[in-house]
Amino acid sequence: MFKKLFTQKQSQLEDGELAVTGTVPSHIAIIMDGNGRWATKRALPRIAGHHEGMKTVRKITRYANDLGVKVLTLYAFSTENWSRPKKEVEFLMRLPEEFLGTYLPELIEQNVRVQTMGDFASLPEHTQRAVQKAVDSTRENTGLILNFALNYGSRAEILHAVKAITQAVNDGKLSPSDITEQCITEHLMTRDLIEPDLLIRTSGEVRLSNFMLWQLAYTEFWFTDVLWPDFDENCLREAIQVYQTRSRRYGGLEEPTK
Ligand code: V0D
Repeated sequence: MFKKLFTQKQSQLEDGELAVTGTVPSHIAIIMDGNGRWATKRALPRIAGHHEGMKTVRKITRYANDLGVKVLTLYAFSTENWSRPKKEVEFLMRLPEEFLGTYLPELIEQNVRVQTMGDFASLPEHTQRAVQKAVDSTRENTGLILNFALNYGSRAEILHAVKAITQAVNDGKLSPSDITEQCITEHLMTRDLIEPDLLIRTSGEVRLSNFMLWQLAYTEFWFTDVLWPDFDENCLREAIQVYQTRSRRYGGLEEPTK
């Protein structure tokens, strides 16, 4: 629980890029907001913004991996997103196939491991097939874990954990005194991941929108007005630098608020 912060000097700088030195957050979680607004501002259909946002996913994944980030969790589709127009949902559900059709080879080359969290079985079969193939073909990779929150909702995740724990107690596999914070943590979809160090939400909204409620208890939050399709390496670097400044303020205390 009281994990050591991972210290990693960044590498692989392009010419003219500013260095990121110091403690890079091990797990960055991002709410990728503002894709529809990006398109509307340009008098384009909303789906054009989603498509452009996909390119940002590629760019930020590569940069995070180069910086030595261990886990990048991206909120790609929430359980609430089903209420969008049918055509938009259908378009969104094709994006994983397109993304992976184009970028899976370079993810493999970059040693990235693709994972998901959320209600996978309720996704269209064609989406499941494409994503499952990426998960399977990157399972042995040891670089960045690219964790897509797909059909994810945090309350549903917690509810699922509560039901599983209740069942285990009912079956005599757990006693009530075994129900600890750690027990709950171990029943969440993030059980194999470290907790997020940094949460980013783009596009000016300042809410969690049912994203990782349990896991974000000690996470630093960084909000920007930049729309997700406009988000770039400089934005991520700024977020990381703010994160580092905040960590330093605690004078070397690792977990000031715990
Ligand atoms: C649209 C901005 C990549 C957010 C990014 C199904 C909204 C672009 C994926 C993706 C979406 C998911 C799984 C995977 C590989 C790629 C994605 C969705 C939306 C929702 F294994 N971008 N992307 N998935 N958008």
